[in-house]
Amino acid sequence: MAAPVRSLLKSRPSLLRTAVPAIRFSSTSSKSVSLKERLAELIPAEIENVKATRAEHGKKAFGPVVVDQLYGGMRGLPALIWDGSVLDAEEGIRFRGKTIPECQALLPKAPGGSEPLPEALFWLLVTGEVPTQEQVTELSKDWAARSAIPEFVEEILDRCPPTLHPMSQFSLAVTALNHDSAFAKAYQAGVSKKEYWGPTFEDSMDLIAKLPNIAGRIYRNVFGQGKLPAIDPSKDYSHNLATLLGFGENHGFVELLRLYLTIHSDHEGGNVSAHTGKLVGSALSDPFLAYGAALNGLAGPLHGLANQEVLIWLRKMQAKIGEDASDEAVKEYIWSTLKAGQVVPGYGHAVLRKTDPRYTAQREFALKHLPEDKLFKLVGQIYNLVPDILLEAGKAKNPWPNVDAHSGVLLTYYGLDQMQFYTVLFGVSRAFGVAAQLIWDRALGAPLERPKSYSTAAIQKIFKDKS
Ligand code: CMX
Repeated sequence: MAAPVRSLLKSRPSLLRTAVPAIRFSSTSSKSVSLKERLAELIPAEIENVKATRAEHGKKAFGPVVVDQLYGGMRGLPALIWDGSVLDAEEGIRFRGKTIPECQALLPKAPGGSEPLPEALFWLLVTGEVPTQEQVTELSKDWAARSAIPEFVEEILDRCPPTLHPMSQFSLAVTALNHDSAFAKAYQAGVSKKEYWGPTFEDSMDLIAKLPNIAGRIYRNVFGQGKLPAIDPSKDYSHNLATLLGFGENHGFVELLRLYLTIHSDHEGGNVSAHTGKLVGSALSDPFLAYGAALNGLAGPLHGLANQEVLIWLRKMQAKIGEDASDEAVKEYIWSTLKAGQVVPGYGHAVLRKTDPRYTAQREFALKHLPEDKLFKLVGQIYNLVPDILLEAGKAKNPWPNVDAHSGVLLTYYGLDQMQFYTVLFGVSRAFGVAAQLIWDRALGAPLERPKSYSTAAIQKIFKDKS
């Protein structure tokens, strides 16, 4: 991040938490309205808020770009607006100003459950408000009612060879859902710009609702787990997804899924999947196309595929040095990974400079539910060793674990040990953040994204001419 921006944020940390004024978070008396109705109430005030912010600050400098940022993956470049979540390098993610522990405490839960419902997190992302239990139940029912996927999408999935990676199948299927896009149809019918958010909202709701059937079908096709059961409209989203994967009777797994889908949903606007969704959406591609593109970014090993890579790495380690290896043997294995020119999966981050609170939330879940699990203990052992090794190696700016260092171990514990599937679950969750962002981008009339690229020759000439 450019120094002036960093010092501005240091002196005013509240800017990191949320740029949303109090009015957006104040609850109204209309607590019983649906998500769409509440959103419709919020949009006009937010349009005025953005207008006022641009009128007051629009021409002010917001941190200079240095040449390294052009070559260096735009790290720290202030370039996007997204109110749904903000990532602080030291503290980690806040969803609409709330940390993960705060979300765990505040968001409604399922009867008998202790983890937040992802439905509630979606409501929070979209409105900035904590929903009531009743609103969350209505959202679960709405998604269940929208959950069926077209027959031709089922056929596409059934024809995929099981050797095609689950993420490629996932991306194919959601892209094909664009066949029934309300936004694409409305656009062709000449809908006014002011109305874009409505069909985007409907597509986003359909998209999220249909993901369990897509993910479940892929899982059962690829890993031979039999016929897909039906969605139960009386159950919450995570419970239904767990059922489609064959784990609906396992209370621990269902709770894990509720936590998993909540914490993976959004990680501010600049990460590869969130930003890809926004970028593609900015061309007015509908939510299915934009989210399909986001999934293709999530499928990269430096991003969401890292959760698969962690498990592969751990299993290889166990095969090589045994299950109860000494610290010395584990250290040697970590060094051998680095010396082979590979990254230690699950460690490091482009923004974070501390242990990812999403890692911590999963560790706490493991301490509660599987404290004696061997793989969990290995993850803990690695946590004690990797940071010092990465620091000694001297390259990684952040030696601490990220979300992907932990998730696969929990899924494996409950029997979901097909690691090629792990990123699909990350993808289901990331739909919540991508969709919330798309809805607001259309409501606020976000423009086509089009940053400027330069040639190296041009950079050289600019500085030669200046000297
Ligand atoms: N192991 C080994 N080397 C690492 C490393 C790791 N875990 N993390 C960073 N480095 C290296 C980089 O590869 C880079 O090396 P080069 O200079 O040779 O290119 C150097 O350290 C500096 O990188 P950085 O500025 O610290 O990190 P970046 O912002 O470039 O990259 C990330 C961030 C996540 C891609 C990187 O830390 C990484 O590759 N981690 C392992 C993969 C992973 O866990 N990804 C998941 C991230 C979370 C998510 O999006 O899901």
